[in-house]
Amino acid sequence: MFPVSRLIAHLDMDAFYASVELLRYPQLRGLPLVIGGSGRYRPTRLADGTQAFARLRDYAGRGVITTSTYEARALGVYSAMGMARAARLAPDAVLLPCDFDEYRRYSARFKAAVRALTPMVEDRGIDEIYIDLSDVPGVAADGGRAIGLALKSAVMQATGLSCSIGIAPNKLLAKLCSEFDKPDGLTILTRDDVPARVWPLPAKRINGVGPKTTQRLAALGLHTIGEVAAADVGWLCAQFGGNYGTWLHQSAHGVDARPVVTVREPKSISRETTFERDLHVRSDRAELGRIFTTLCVQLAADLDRKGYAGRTIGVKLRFDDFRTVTRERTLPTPVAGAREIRQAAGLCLKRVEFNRRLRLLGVRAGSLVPVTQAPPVLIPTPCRQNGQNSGIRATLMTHATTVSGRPKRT
Ligand code: DCP
Ligand code: MG
Repeated sequence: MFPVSRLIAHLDMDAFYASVELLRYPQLRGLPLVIGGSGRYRPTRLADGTQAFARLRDYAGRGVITTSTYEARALGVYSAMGMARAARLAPDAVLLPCDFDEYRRYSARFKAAVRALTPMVEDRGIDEIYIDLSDVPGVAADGGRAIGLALKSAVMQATGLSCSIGIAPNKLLAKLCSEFDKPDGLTILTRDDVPARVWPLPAKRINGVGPKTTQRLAALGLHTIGEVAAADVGWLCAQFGGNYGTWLHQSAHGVDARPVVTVREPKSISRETTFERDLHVRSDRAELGRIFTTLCVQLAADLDRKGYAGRTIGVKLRFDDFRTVTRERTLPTPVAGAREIRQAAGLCLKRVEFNRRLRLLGVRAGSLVPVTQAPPVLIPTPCRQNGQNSGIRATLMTHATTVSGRPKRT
């Protein structure tokens, strides 16, 4: 059971990918900066040694913005917005392509800095974590302010990056309030603050209320979290079903009993890419083959880094009319190598009817099982030393990487 009162922090890095890029290119600080697009928009070095950066107005293609700095956001340019539209709003904004390897390195660094201070960390993705602070000494006295400041400064020291932290009695409220004072914020929210600080917010700010529910709530006249909180729970259950209705009611009242889960195993790992132009399965066969191989190699590297093998391998295709199809194969033994992945994914592709051009291709490994290095085995072998048979020598043998039969956790 939980302690009577918990203290949970949600930490989210500020404009994460863009901020990592600013460490590399400090001359861009203060300018509107957008991350997205392909490697084509990498900066070029000029004869005088300075760098020339692409601008949003140079962009041609169909990509979406991955993230933007707060200066770009002030111009109305946000994550997931089409680049073409963003280019109309902020043509002078600097454009840089994604460098996921670099972001993953910084992600590992900030998480290690946090874990060094507080071990109860739940990994929620590349730039956010939950931390259970309930057992941190002295935390009850100041509501978590001192440890919150210490965490922010540890992250800054380890990475040079700022983050925003929300501290509250549970994950739901912590996540909500980490955004209150972004960037570089620290917000402490108590249960008593819920009516004044949470109820005026739009219902969609509850983590778990998606666009469809938002629409249905609006159709029922419920726009703010407070309006959901004021609705009769029986009526909510009649509208949304018992489970979801109860969850909505509790969430709107700031109630959330979910624990901070410090070990989490992924359900699947995938790689996908949207092409710069739609590709034809016959006339662009060579290019498609290259892209397909690259995806399999990247997926194998992801699996290797995270220590998993996949029992199912699948493909995802999107045609030029936006129809999406997936095909999947379950294998007799889990695979992790690029060649095995490509072979299984290739068999999946054979089950797809290609009558239109393709805009997207993806490869996925599912039903993941952790890969463990088998322990070394001591094998006794006869051995001679100084011309004499000195008996048995232990030869260290290491098995090839094997896959443990541990069932996956979902
Ligand atoms: N991201 C993405 N696609 C999106 C949204 C975000 O690939 N639709 C990536 C880029 C972000 C990172 O994930 O840098 C973290 O997402 P956040 O929502 O936390 O956004 P930021 O960290 O960029 O900004 P904020 O300061 O609002 O947290
Ligand atoms: Mg963030």
